[in-house]
Amino acid sequence: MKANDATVLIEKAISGDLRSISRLISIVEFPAESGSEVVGNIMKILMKRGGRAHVIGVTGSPGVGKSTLISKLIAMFRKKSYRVAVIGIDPSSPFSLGSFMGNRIRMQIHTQDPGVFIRSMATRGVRGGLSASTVLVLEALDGLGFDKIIVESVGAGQTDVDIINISHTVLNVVMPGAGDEIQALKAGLMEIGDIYVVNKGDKPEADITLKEVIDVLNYEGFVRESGWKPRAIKVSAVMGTGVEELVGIIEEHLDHLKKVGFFEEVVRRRRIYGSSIVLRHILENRVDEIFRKEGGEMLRLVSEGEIDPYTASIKIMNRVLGRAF
Ligand SMILES: Nc1nc2c(ncn2[C@@H]2O[C@H](COP(=O)(O)OP(=O)(O)OP(=O)(O)O)[C@@H](O)[C@H]2O)c(=O)[nH]1
Ligand SMILES: [Mg+2]
Repeated sequence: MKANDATVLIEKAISGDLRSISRLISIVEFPAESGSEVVGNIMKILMKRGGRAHVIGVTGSPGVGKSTLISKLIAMFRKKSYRVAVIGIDPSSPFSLGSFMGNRIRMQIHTQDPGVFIRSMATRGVRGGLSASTVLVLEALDGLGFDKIIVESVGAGQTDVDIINISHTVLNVVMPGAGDEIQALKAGLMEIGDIYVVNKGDKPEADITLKEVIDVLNYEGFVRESGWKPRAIKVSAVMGTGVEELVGIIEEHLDHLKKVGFFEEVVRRRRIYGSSIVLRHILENRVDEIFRKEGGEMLRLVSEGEIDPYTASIKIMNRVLGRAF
């Protein structure tokens, strides 16, 4: 792509043209295919403009109702005239096809709205967490001027850690009867929410679950680094009940971050953390490539005791670093 074409595309995307946004996001989503110069030029402009979007991470076990809830959040945010982008992270496994389709279907009603951009990414990072693509797409959407960027991820291990590190506000969604989650929360394993959302509030057991979550939060006295005390709320994403109140708490959390000066700090940390994700991703891909091409011979030598694993690894690293990226 010529520099001039990129400039025109960026201008159109910034003006809000969804097709241009979609094209631009596809370019940064696949940096290896697009070329580092093209991606670098686009990101240089967008990163300078960015740092203003409110990033909301939505995490929780499969099927708790994240996508249904996000669809309702989009509607509420649109009422306030915010421009909203959603990134759906789908673990790249054959089992996740249902989730991938579910995410799409449940947010479909917004696809005609020019103030809403939704991108599902069937990618996963090398450590099981976020991928380089997710990091770049997030920064690009921020630079394009979206007010709210919602990241949906199936809560699990490294992905959860990544979500905390890139989000201003983390919604941890649980559903009634989620005994394991409550235990995890008690054990300090699930201390990752700014707002705990008990979804499926239309079910009778929801009140008990909400009470359990509140009890744990009070008992443990969790306080986030910004000084925010995590809150809990019951909603029904399907019925739409409690969602307006939830949006109120989300905005309260944003106000809090801005008041204590933590909003910019999250952006700063996100960009540094994101860089480490991208670096690892590039390195790991390159290591894999070298390993596939030349690893066989090296592994044969190791297996026969001709060289040791450390020396073999250093040799591979030298090959990895021998090429300009
Ligand atoms: N009763 C009830 N069902 C709900 C509610 N919210 C979502 N569901 C249902 O729960 C199922 C899963 O909803 P999704 O929104 O796809 O859940 P998800 O967490 O995005 O699922 P994954 O992306 O696969 O992890 C669907 O059948 C929804 O209709 C709710 O508030 N009440
Ligand atoms: Mg979903």
